[in-house]
Amino acid sequence: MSSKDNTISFPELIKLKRDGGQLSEAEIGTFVLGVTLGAIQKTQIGAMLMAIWQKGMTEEETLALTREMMNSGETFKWPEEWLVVDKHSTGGVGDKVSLPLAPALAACGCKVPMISGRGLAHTGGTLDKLESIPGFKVNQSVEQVKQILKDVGCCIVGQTESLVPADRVLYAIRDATSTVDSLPLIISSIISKKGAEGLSALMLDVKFGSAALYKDLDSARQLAQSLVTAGNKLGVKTGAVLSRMNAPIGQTVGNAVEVCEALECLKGRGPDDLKELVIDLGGYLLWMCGHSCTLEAGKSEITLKLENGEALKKFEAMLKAQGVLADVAHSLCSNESDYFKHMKRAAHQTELEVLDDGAVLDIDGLALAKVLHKLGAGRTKSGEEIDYSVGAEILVKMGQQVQKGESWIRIHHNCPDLSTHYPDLQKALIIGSRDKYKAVSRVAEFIDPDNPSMS
Ligand code: IUR
Repeated sequence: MSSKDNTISFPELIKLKRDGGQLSEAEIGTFVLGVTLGAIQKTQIGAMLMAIWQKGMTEEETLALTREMMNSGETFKWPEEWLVVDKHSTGGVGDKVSLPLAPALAACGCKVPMISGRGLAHTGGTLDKLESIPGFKVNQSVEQVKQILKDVGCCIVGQTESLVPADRVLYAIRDATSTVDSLPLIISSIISKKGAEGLSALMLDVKFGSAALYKDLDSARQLAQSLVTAGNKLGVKTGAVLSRMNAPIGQTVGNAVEVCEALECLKGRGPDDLKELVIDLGGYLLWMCGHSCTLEAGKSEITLKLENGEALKKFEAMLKAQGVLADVAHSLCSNESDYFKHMKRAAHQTELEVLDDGAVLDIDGLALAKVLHKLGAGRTKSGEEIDYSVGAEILVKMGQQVQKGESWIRIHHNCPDLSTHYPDLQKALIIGSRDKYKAVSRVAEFIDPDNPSMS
């Protein structure tokens, strides 16, 4: 593509944005087409991204960018009668919500083509967690996704080559040019991919807190409201929750250990905060897509599917459909003593002791994740190998009264000596007087699809 093909050249487009101008829909279309076809140089893409980062975009520009990106590749089309739903989380520590949520929704009769990501920096990735299970294949073709949805109702897969190719190019260049944290770029990246999935309803879990991308509620709310507006304007019924992300979700952080906890949740057990998130997100989706008349009815149905074993059955079927041997899938879903017969267990388990008497006021998820990352549970750049067996089990609950010498965490590790990490690990446990503890739920607010600014 050259300037002869268009009324405006790429350098002119960049200059327009650099000088604070507004790009038209056609100009944004030209830019995205250039990105998708490889007709625009990477230096020019980087310059445009930086101009967007600095000058921002109006709501119309953001929407046009989102729509053009969504249409840069294949978009899923489903049978009319299907209720197709998904959720997206902005990333947290110990976030294994997708593992029970997708099969619980499928057990309610929805179709869930969950396209997930890998972990980067301190946040874990759903695909990595599932790959702790031997045989699980995250790469499925569009045809395979369609077949699994028909047969099982849910799948959890990686991004396919054909879906939103413009985002793959833009995301890599954003990473290399310090332009990831731009509201219009984040919105267009997330919503274009969800829009291409052909959803009836989308739920966003926007996290805030010390272990989240957004540290405070106000900035997370601004992102959530913008995402909800963009999703709905693109024709996908979209709502959001704002959820707290200081302490890890549940009692485990890592890959294999988180799969164990997700299996417990699917068996109607597991930690309350994990269950609460699954029920809130799932209930909201059922209500938004029209399956349930009220939010409460949606939440009750998800609770039932976790408690009566139907969500677990869907999970087992999904494992088999995505490459896990039938007897392995069945054993994981039937017997908790079999978890580490199939998933790799780390060579060492070391427990750390509480250093002072007091109540557990908080657990610093970020501090904990950073240590686990160093022990091999995470990756620093995409494509790096990770150690699925590394992880942590937190042995105390928030608000619990603990005594000096009691074990509070069990670290699963393969390096022979953990002692150099003790100081950083101990910093993650915040102990204080009982009267300073205030119990709060994970979910702080809902952002309504029909009125995002009035939550
Ligand atoms: N996840 C995405 O898919 N896109 C983004 O820009 C971010 C997270 I930040």
